[in-house]
Amino acid sequence: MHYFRRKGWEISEREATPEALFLDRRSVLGAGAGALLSGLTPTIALAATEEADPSAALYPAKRNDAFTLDRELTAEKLNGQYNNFYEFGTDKRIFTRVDTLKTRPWTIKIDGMVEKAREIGIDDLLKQVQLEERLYRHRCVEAWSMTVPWTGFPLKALIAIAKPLASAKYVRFETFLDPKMGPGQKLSWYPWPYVEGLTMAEAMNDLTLMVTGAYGKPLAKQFGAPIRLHVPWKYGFKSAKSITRISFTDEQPKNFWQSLQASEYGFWANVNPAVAHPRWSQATEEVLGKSERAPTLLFNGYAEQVADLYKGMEGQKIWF
Ligand SMILES: Nc1nc2c(c(=O)[nH]1)N[C@H]1C(S)=C(S)[C@@H](COP(=O)(O)O)O[C@H]1N2
Ligand SMILES: [Mo]
Repeated sequence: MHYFRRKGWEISEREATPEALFLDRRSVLGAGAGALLSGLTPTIALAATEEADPSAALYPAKRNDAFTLDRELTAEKLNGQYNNFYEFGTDKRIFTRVDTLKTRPWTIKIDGMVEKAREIGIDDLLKQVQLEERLYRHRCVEAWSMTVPWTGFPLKALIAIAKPLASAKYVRFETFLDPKMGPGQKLSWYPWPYVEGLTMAEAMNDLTLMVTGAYGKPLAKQFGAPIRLHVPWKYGFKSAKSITRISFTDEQPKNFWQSLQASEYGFWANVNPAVAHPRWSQATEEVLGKSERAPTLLFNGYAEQVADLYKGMEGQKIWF
C-alpha cells in the first residue's frame, strides 16, 4: 500500500497528534456545551454529537462462540484511530475527518447475474438477517494486525436474498462514489470507486462476514459504515468498506489495488508468511498496541476453515 509514499506505513502515525484538529474539535464542543448551559441554542450542542443511528437497538448482538481468539482484542480507541480508508485520505487518522460520510439513507444495489436486479435499504436488509458477534483477526498487507469484535451476518445469507444465477462465478463489491462524501476521491490517479471481489466459493464460506457493527455498536464511520466486508484469511484490502453495490459476474473482478499496481496486489491476496510482498517481508506483523511483533500465520490462522478452497492451487499466484 502507500505506493506513492514508499515507507509511510512504517511511520507510527497514530503517535502523532494533529494538534490543530484537536484544538478545533475542542472549541466546537466548547461552543455546544456553553450554549447548552446558557439554554440559548441547544441545536449547536446537538450538532457536535453523533446523529442517532436507526439500527442502534440491534446491538450488542449475541456472540457466536465458534469464533473466538487466542489473542487479546485490540482496544476500541486504538482501532478507531488507526484506519485505512483512502476515500478519506492516505494516512491512518481517518477518524478526524469522516464526518462527511452520510450513512442514511443508504441503499445497496444488487445486480449482474441474479434472478432479478434490485436495490435494498440498509435498515430493510438488517430486518432480514440475524446479527451475531464474532472475534476476528485482521491482517493488513502493510504487516500490521489487530483483533476486532465485529457484528454482522455471513455473506451467504445476503447471497440467499440476492439469488444469483448458477452461471455466476464471482461476487464484486463496490464502495460509494461521491467525492463530496469522500474527498479522497478527488485524487484522480486512484481508480475510484474502490472495488473488491471474491469467488463464489469464497463468498459462500462461513467465515466471510458482512459487517455492520463493531465493539457492540453500529459501525463507527472510519470502520466503513454502514456495511463493509471482512474476509479474515485475506489481506485487509480485500475487506471493502461502505459498500453500495454487490454484483454477480462470471469475470474475475479487478480490484482497486490491482488496478493501481498489479505487480504488488492481486485478486487472491491470501495471507502467507512465506511469500514476501515485493517490497517487504510478510513473515511477522506489528500487533496494534503491542511492543512485540508476532509471527504471521498461514491464511492468517484460518487454514483449517479455508485451505480446502485452494486445493491444487498452492503453486499459483494465490498469495498476493
Ligand atoms: N472502501 C475502502 N475499503 C477499504 C480500504 C479503503 O481504503 N477503502 N482499505 C482497506 C484496507 S488496506 C484495510 S487494512 C482495511 C482497514 O480496515 P480498518 O480501518 O477497519 O482497520 O480496510 C480495507 N477496506
Ligand atoms: Mo490494509
